[in-house]
Amino acid sequence: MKEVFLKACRGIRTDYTPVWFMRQAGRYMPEYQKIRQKYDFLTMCKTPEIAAEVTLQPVKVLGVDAAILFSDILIPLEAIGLKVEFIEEKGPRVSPNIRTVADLKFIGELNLEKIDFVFEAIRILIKELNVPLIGFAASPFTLATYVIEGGSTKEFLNTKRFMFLEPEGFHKLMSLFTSATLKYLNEQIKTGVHAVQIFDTWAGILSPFDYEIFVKPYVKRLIESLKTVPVIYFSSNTAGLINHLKELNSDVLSIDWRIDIKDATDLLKDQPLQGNLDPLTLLGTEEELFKRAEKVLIGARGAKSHIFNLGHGVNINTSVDKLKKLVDFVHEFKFMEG
Ligand code: 1CP
Repeated sequence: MKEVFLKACRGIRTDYTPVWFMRQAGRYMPEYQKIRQKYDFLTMCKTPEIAAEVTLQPVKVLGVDAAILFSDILIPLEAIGLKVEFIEEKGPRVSPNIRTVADLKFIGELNLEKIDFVFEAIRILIKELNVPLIGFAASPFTLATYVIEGGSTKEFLNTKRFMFLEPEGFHKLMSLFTSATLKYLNEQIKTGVHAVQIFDTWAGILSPFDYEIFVKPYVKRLIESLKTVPVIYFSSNTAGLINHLKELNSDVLSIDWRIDIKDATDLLKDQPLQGNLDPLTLLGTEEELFKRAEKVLIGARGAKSHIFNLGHGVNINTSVDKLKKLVDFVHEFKFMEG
């Protein structure tokens, strides 16, 4: 198996910079579209052979250094007794919504048997892959936003109302989700994933004060409890939380483009970094794209180690050919000595 990604996760500088992309499997890819025309998204997630095939597509087409399991952060919600749907054009719907302490009764113990399709997909992939497989889960907070809001939102009004009206209840919810997420990720690790990424997509909606109270202790507990494989912590819009991110002790921190990666390396000494190209640079010219990719590679030179990635998922309008050229560019990039 190709080790370069795992070496970088462990803080070892590698001969070339490993690269993979969040949402590297998805609708920008014709091979994905072909399957997606026949099945809805949840069916794809719940059919291990399809999930495995779609996971493999970007590895074959792009030549990336790691695969990420094809699934969704909301999948484990079904295993704690909630209902998850994906409505075409509209996105996810979760029910019932948990908005008060009284609603916590809807949350049961995580039943792994209900989501055995996830582990079956991992078992298939471990046999077929020649690069490491990344497992994942949402952070307890990001998961909570979907359960409280019932889907995607811009304002997070219900989340913050719960947080500030019933802080103790909110802590209870975070505690329940931390235990469930730990159990879910440990089962992925036991089944064979080589690294895990915690997606904290919405952490950036909080003030540093509230991140410290309501999110940080739970993420820290998760990271400390996941010992055997590298843990990548992803968040976005969180440059203002950098002093807290530093103290999470994740093996790798994934950062977005709103911070210069050079500044991040200065602020986060001895921290392996992942990131941080703006995904929409892929919609522009190759000249502008490579200029910015080079800036990321050179900027990350001072980091303990670096895994090249976007600051968020691949956009649906991305050209596969350009993304492949970006992979080659990263792999072939020669740093000037000194
Ligand atoms: O084909 C389709 O219509 C489905 C589109 C799609 C895909 C391809 C969704 C719906 N999820 C996914 C896959 C997915 N989601 C992966 C697979 C692996 C890969 O990266 O290739 C992963 C890791 C996720 C994680 C995920 N789901 C996150 C965290 C990462 C991020 O993008 O911030 C979030 C927030 C979700 C929720 C979600 N899933 C899908 C939608 C439309 C949404 C809502 C997003 C929102 O609230 O804005």
